[in-house]
Amino acid sequence: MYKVLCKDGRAKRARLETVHGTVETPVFMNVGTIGAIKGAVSTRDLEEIETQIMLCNTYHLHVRPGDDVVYDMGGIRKFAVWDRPVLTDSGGFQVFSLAGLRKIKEEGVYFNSHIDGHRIFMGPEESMQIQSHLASTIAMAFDECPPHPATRKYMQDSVDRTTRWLERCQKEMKRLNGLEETLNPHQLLFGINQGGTFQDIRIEHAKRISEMNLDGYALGGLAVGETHAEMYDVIEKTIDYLPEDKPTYLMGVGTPQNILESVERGVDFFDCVYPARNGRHGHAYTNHGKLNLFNAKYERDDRPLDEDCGCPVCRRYSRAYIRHLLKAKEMLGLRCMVTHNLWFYNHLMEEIREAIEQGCFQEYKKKKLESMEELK
Ligand code: PRF
Ligand code: ZN
Repeated sequence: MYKVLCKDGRAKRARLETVHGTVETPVFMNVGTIGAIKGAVSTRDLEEIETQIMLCNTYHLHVRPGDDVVYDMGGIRKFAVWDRPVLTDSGGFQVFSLAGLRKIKEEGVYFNSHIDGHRIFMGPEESMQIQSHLASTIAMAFDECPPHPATRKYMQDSVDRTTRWLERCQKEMKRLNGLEETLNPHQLLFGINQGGTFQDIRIEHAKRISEMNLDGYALGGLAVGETHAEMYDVIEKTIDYLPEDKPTYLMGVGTPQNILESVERGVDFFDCVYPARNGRHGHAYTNHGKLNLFNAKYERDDRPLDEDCGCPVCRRYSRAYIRHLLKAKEMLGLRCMVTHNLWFYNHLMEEIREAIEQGCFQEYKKKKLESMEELK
C-alpha cells in the first residue's frame, strides 16, 4: 500500500506499507550488495543509523553464496539478520557493469561470473526465481541498462526488449507468489523505465509500462555518463507519464545535490554507493561540504567529523583519531567513516521529509545546497 501524505510543489512525502514494515519516503536505501554494508557496518549499526531499507543484489548473491543457500537459510532478511524491508536489484545492471564477455539475446543474457569466470545465463524468469528465493520485499524487473551514448536504433531495440522482458517478469512473479514454497508470497515488483536521453523513447516506454499496474516504477539508465542537466530533464519530463499513485525510484543516484534536485521533481526512492565508497576513501560528508581526512590539517583536530552531527561516531571520536586510524589502515577507521556518511544521507532524507511536510522544501533545499558549498 502506497500513499502520498502530502506534496510541496512536485516533491512528495509518501509512505509504502509492506509485509516487512513501513518505508517513509523520500528515502535513501543503503547499499548492502552481498547482504552486508561495505566497511564492517553491521545491521545493528544500521538500526542505530535509523535506516529504513537495505538494497541487495541478485547477481552477487546468485554467484555467491548461491540463492539456494539463502533460500535454505530462510531468505536474505533472516540470513543477514535484518528485519526491515529489502529491495533486490535484478542483476540486469550488475551483469552489464561487472560480468565479462556478455551476450544479450532475446531470452536473456549469457555472461561470465566475476568470481571464477564460469558461464552463467540470466533472463527475466531466472532473475525473478532468484529474487523469490532471496525473499526480498521488493524485486526489480530484469532490464538492460544501455550504455551512454547509444545510437537511437540501439536504444529503441533495447527498450523494446526490456518491455518484453518486463511482461515475462510480471508473469513469472505472479506464478512464484502463488507457490506454496515461496518465502515471501507478497513480494512486490517494480518496473524500470529506460530510453537514455531520447525523450520520446522514454515517454513511450513510460506510458507502456504504466498500463501494467506494477507496484512501483524506477527510472533506470541514468547517471551513466550524461550531464546532470540532462538527467534532471529526463526525470522532469518522464515522471508525468508514470502513475502518480505508485512509488518512483531513481536507480543508483547520487550526490546529496542530485537527491535534492530529484526529490523536487517527485522521486521517492534512491540508492547509491557514494556514502560508503567515499567513506572508505577518507571523504566525510558534512553540512559544510566534504572533508578529506587524509589532509594534514586534521592531524591535531579534536572536533568531530561534523559538529552538527548526532551520529554515534561524532558523539565519540575526533577527526585526528579517525585520520590516524585511516592512515594506519585500521578497520575501525573505515567503519567510522562509513557509519557517519550513511547517517548523513539518512538524516538528509529525514530533513527532506520534514521540509516537505512543513511546505518549505524550496527554502530548505536552497539553504542546504549553500551550506554544503562552503568547503569547496
Ligand atoms: N537498471 C538496474 N539497476 C540499476 C540501473 C539500471 O538502469 C542503474 C542506472 N543508474 C543503477 N542500478 N536494474
Ligand atoms: Zn557523524
